[in-house]
Amino acid sequence: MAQHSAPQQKVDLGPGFWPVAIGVTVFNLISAYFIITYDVSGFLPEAAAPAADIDALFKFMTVIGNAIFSYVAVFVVYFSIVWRRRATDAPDAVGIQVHDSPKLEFWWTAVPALLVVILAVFSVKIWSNLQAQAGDVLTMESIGHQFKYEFRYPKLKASVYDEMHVPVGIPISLHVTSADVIHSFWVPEVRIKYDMVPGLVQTMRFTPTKVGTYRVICTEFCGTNHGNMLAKMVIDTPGDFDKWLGKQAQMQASGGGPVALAGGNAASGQTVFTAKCASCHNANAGFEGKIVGPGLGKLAVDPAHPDLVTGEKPDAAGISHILINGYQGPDKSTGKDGASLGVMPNQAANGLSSADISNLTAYLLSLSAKKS
Ligand code: HEC
Ligand SMILES: [Cu+2]
Repeated sequence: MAQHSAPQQKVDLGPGFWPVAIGVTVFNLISAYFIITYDVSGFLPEAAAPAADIDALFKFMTVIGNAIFSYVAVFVVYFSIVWRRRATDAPDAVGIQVHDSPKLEFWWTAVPALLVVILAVFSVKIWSNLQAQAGDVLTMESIGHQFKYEFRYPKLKASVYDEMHVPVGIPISLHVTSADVIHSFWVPEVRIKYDMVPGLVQTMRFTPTKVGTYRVICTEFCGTNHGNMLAKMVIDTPGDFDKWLGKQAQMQASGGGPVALAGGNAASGQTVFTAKCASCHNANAGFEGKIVGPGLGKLAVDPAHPDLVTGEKPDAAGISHILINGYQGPDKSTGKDGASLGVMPNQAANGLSSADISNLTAYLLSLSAKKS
């Protein structure tokens, strides 16, 4: 550069440079005002502590990004008009040659560097606030399965599925991981999202601020039923949360009382099936119609699969046993001593009352009756 740079010539910015620059600046100030004051809670409510900070960070980035975009876009258009090729130019004319502009180079390096530093400080501050949880912290776990969320609480012996409860105002320390493929744990109203990776435990920290029911969504394509991988996050008052936890513990301890094998109601069973089993089982297919567990549509009448995976007969007793005890092991029906198909959760984990079990048993047997 230094060897023979031409003497600096004054570069002509064109007649409208400053008016255009002032116009874009005014536009940016007005749009910054609207971006900063815009209330996002209308279409995306906040339900936990980092949400407001993350929205502020996002607004900051939007203001900066909007400014950079509008200056660049407007001046690309402006200069291509000011310095366009004129009819009077010689056929071999070349444009103005501009070399080295130390002043400009300084500013276009310094300003973005400063913005990135501000962004970094702002982000790290939010992140470190999140890590410093004080007082009464609820530590719990969530494990992703194809295609289901499992939740574990310190005071519960067994896991709960599909619905997690957290108390409002208590910091949550949620350890997330996966039992099979990569899933993710995302509650839009909390704003933060963690991947659930097999073999890796990550800790997601937040503090619920607003009582209500929100959705936990898997955002990693994790298989054919990925779109159905949803759970509820219920933010309760501390009193309701204790009640819920107590009820879960009681259900897990008692197993819900004796199961009446006769007299189950198939229609009620179907309702329970849709709510608690359909994410893992297809009710229309035979054994081979696997989602996570086998298809159950021909449970009692499938010549290719005469018994249950437990080796028991596919009658009311056999079916109710697997619903009560769960099962994980080789398929004993076909005698092929293979690996387990996966985990069939037990009664407590599926959240079933004894009436649910007799209704489900009636429903599953009614499916086979239709198809025999
Ligand atoms: C998290 C997924 C999951 C959920 C939820 C689930 N199951 Fe299963 N189920 C399985 C798996 C996996 C197996 C096979 C287990 C094995 O062979 O090791 C299975 C096996 C079964 C079997 C035996 C099938 C056969 O042909 O032998 C029945 C019956 C059954 N489940 C009924 C239900 C009902 C009813 C519900 C709802 C209350 C339910 N399951 C909820 C995963 C699930
Ligand atoms: Cu998933």
